[in-house]
Amino acid sequence: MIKVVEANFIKSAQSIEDSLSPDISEVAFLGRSNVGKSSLLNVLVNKKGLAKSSSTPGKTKLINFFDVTYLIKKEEEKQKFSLRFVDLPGFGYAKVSKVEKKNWETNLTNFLLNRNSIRVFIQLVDARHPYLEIDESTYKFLESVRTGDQKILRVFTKVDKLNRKEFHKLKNSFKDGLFVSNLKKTGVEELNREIFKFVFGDIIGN
Ligand SMILES: Nc1nc2c(ncn2[C@@H]2O[C@H](COP(=O)(O)OP(=O)(O)OP(=O)(O)O)[C@@H](O)[C@H]2O)c(=O)[nH]1
Ligand SMILES: [Mg+2]
Repeated sequence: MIKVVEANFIKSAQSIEDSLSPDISEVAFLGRSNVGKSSLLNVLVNKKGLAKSSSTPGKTKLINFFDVTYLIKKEEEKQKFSLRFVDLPGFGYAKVSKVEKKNWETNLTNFLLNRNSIRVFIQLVDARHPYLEIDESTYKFLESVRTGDQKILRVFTKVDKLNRKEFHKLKNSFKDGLFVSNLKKTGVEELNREIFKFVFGDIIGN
């Protein structure tokens, strides 16, 4: 059994320069503005309102760090493991100035390239729009820069908005994708397992 027993906000940063020291494995949440990054983080740790989410795009403006403690229970043995979640501002948000957009893109690229403590990139994609150019290029970028001990998990959000046929088609098109609804809280335990397994090894069993 795997569950998150504690999750706390630690700090907001403007850029990699004023980020926390990279001394613990991190999981970074990235994707287009409004795709559901902050909501997913909250559902994964089962703490409503921890990361601020909003129906207005552009809600998350800083790099936000959260300490997360997993509890693993196997037979009678209990063990705790620590990770850090990093909620990032979304990209592709139209309502900011070009200069602001450019600055932030440079900042984000710099963070993704140089933050060696990131072990897992959670790349969120809106299940209703799986082939957007911006998401494809982000995925390619991550693939080209990731090191051997970093993994990309492509997570499709808002699957509650698809009908059965659409959902089936999406799953067939992205065999290695993960599919979640933050609203219905589906697919979330599987994602927690995937994150945990990659960072700490396959010690949970089934
Ligand atoms: N139906 C549905 N709505 C969702 C889901 N996930 C998020 N939302 C809604 O989508 C909106 C945006 O969610 P956020 O979690 O703030 O998105 P974000 O990616 O963090 O956005 P930025 O911080 O602006 O980049 C909110 O109104 C959420 O309630 C989901 O799985 N299903
Ligand atoms: Mg957000």
